[in-house]
Amino acid sequence: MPMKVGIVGLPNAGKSSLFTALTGVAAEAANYPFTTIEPNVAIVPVTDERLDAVAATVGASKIVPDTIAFHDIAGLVAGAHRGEGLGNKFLANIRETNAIVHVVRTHEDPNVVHPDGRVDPLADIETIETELLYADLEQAERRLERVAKTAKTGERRPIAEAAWLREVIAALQAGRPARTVPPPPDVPDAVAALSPLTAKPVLFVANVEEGSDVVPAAVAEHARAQGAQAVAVSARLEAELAELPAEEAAMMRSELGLAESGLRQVVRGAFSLLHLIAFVTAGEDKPAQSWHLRSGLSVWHAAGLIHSDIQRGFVRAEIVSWRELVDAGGYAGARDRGTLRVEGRDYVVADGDVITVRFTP
Ligand SMILES: Nc1nc2c(ncn2[C@@H]2O[C@H](COP(=O)(O)OP(=O)(O)OP(=O)(O)O)[C@@H](O)[C@H]2O)c(=O)[nH]1
Ligand SMILES: [Mg+2]
Repeated sequence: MPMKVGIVGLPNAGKSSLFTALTGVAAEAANYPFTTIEPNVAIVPVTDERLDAVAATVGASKIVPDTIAFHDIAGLVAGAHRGEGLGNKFLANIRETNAIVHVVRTHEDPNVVHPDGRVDPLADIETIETELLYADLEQAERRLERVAKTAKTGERRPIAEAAWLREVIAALQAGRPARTVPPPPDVPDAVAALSPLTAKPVLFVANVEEGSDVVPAAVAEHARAQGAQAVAVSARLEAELAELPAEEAAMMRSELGLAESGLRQVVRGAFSLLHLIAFVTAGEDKPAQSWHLRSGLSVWHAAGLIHSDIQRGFVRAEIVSWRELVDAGGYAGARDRGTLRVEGRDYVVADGDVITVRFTP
């Protein structure tokens, strides 16, 4: 399952420009609100030099990078939860994502219309966050109504879920996001059933002036206070660079003094946001492929990602870190050096592991 990330922000914040930049695909970017009505989905490869090195070392037939699906979503305005603008449609679209990229305009270009007629990043962030809170509040109240009916039968689970929903509602009413309320221990699927927007991890993207790569202090501080991350991207510039041949783009980038593509930071930020690690499968004349796994999961889970048959027939796994594999010049060398280990199903996968699962078909 690819990771799904929803891009949110006010109209004209720069979401579609960021999306275009992320994909090189031209999503419509135009200087009037509500350009985007249907969500655009872009499958973006997570480039990883470790994967490239492993592929070259083992003589892989091709490289298959892991992907993230970015969803470009229509702008959210105050009152969206009541159906203002494209409100409810918008909110349904982000409920399905694993994480949120929150684009906030910090550039002052007078040619770009701001829906409120002024550039104030913190106020904009607050508008979006308030809408998300309201949307969750409505959703939680609706769900509570339903669960409370079942709870009347005296069943333990609905009673526990109803109690949890009341806690969530109280938190939201106090302006606190749903992520501040711990999930109910006895009802493991309660969170998934509600799927609160304010429980999703957030990456703030400050849409900065061309040539800047610094997150404005106010935005950085706001992100830090939430335990979130923030990166600076000039969305329009990046969208333009995405349409140039790679060499020309690199030259422009260095002329502008921009070190790394802001987009790489967005992709990497999304990855770390979700507490994901990467592992690799690769063999001679076979594809070299990168995969993502929630940090802390075992090689048995990893096997399940690759194929359910491989998980079912799991016998053992051969593990070597990508660096040791490359240093040893391949699997045989790694085996000789003793850096390739045999592990059982409970082995916890480390970031950068190269994994070969032995299984009985
Ligand atoms: N100067 C400047 N203009 C930008 C930047 N990013 C986006 N714009 C312009 O702002 C306008 C709106 O950008 P979009 O990317 O369409 O904004 P959006 O958030 O997708 O807007 P909606 O789809 O209407 O919600 C376009 O004219 C862009 O060219 C930027 O970094 N600098
Ligand atoms: Mg748009």
